[in-house]
Amino acid sequence: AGPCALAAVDLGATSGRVMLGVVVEGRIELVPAHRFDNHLVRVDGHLCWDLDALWTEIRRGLRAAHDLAVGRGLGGLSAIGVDSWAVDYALVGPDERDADGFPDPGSGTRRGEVIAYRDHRTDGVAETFAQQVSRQRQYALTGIAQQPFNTLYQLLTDDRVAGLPAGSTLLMLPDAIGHLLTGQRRTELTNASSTGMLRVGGDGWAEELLAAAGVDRDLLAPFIAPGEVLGTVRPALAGKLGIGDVPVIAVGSHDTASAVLAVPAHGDGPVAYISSGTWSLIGLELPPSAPTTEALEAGFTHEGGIDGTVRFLKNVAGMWLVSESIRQWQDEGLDVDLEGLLAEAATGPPARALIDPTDPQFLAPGRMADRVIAAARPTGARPSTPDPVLTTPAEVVRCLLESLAQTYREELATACRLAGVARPERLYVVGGGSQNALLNQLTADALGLEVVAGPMEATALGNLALQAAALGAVPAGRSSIRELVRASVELETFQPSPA
Ligand code: LFR
Repeated sequence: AGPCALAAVDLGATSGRVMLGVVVEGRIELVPAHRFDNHLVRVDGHLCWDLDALWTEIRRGLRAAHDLAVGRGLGGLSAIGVDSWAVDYALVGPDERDADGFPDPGSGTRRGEVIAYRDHRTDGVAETFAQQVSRQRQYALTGIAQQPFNTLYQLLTDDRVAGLPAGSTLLMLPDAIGHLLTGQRRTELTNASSTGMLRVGGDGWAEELLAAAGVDRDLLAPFIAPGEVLGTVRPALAGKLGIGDVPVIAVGSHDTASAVLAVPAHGDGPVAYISSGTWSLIGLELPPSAPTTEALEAGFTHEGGIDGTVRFLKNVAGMWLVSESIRQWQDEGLDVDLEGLLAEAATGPPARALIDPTDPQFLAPGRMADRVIAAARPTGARPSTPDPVLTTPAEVVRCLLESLAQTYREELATACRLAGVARPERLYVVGGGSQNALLNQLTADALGLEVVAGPMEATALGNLALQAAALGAVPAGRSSIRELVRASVELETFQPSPA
């Protein structure tokens, strides 16, 4: 097959991008077509995502990707795939009907904002629902860790749903973008698992939970599996963008599913990874298994992956802790940025205090550095130190990175113990956070394991690779996709320092 050009739309909590992927001779060349900022906005007292702004940037990005492809003599895009963070959704009204009563696919408009998972509306909801369906029962059905922000708990507190007209649909964010692109309403399966309403293994909704939560089945769109074609870009939109009737392919639309697909591992043994970005998702890729009480208590989840795999992982607050702290300092007028702070933290002394990055108190935005300083506990058998232990921004950053590394050590050990697998030979770190050399070294040291860092754009690569496989441009299956990833990127290895 000749070279082909694909576009990945990849939305993250702090930035989005449209990447052109040129697949040629067993490699994917990644070309950034368009990057844009993303952030939480407050609307009517709720933290929301600005989907209209994102949609504008996505269209710009697709046009730019098309132009880049044409500039390379590739004629244009052969496919598009969309991924984003999980759990959040849009409520989309019924499609308009023309004079003859035929629906106009894609014309249904969004009802209200896309409320963000860090909003306070779900406070206490999971606890209340557990009185109706026990935590154990929910976990046995779905295998999903009971995070306050799971779609199920968001829906339980969403008073807009009751007032929706017939024919309205809940679409997970990437599916909502798929609907804007193609007019098709589907629920992509990897992201469906993040709702906390899908049966573990992904063979259908957990009807018992839907009934208990009063979720109307008609609100949910039919499933689509990663690798299937969702539809083609609506003619009117394709015309405006000048991109032709390009197919939109369902990918692992949960960004973590796409990122883990692009872990550059060899072999079939359980792969240990951290998908490192706003969150640090640490865990193992495993065949499906029954959720256990121990895994529930340890806060591990069984998210649906590609090829019927399960991401057995734990959500650890990741670079969010650092970026939110920097936002506070900058708001206070301090002249700090990530690069400078990392350089200072790297040459500074070891942290004198640590926090627990899995503590839910760090979920919400705002005054993060203050919260970290208040929560930090002195390390070692130090006699009571006068509070606060941390004073400078670089000390806070050093504390956060060491806290993450310690948490990775504990959580990976727990994952291996719970899954009954041997300690892995290496840990793969993918995503934006894999560029953080200090964190990689601290992680290698804390775990006493080799850390393989990269690719940074794992999510976009996983998205593109699955499109390429769906088009037959590369062989399907995780091992060939990972071979493709290895052939396409530079990786960096960190060895544990001699103790
Ligand atoms: C990472 C991620 C995590 C999910 C969190 C909230 O971007 O998708 O996997 O737990 O965001 O959706």
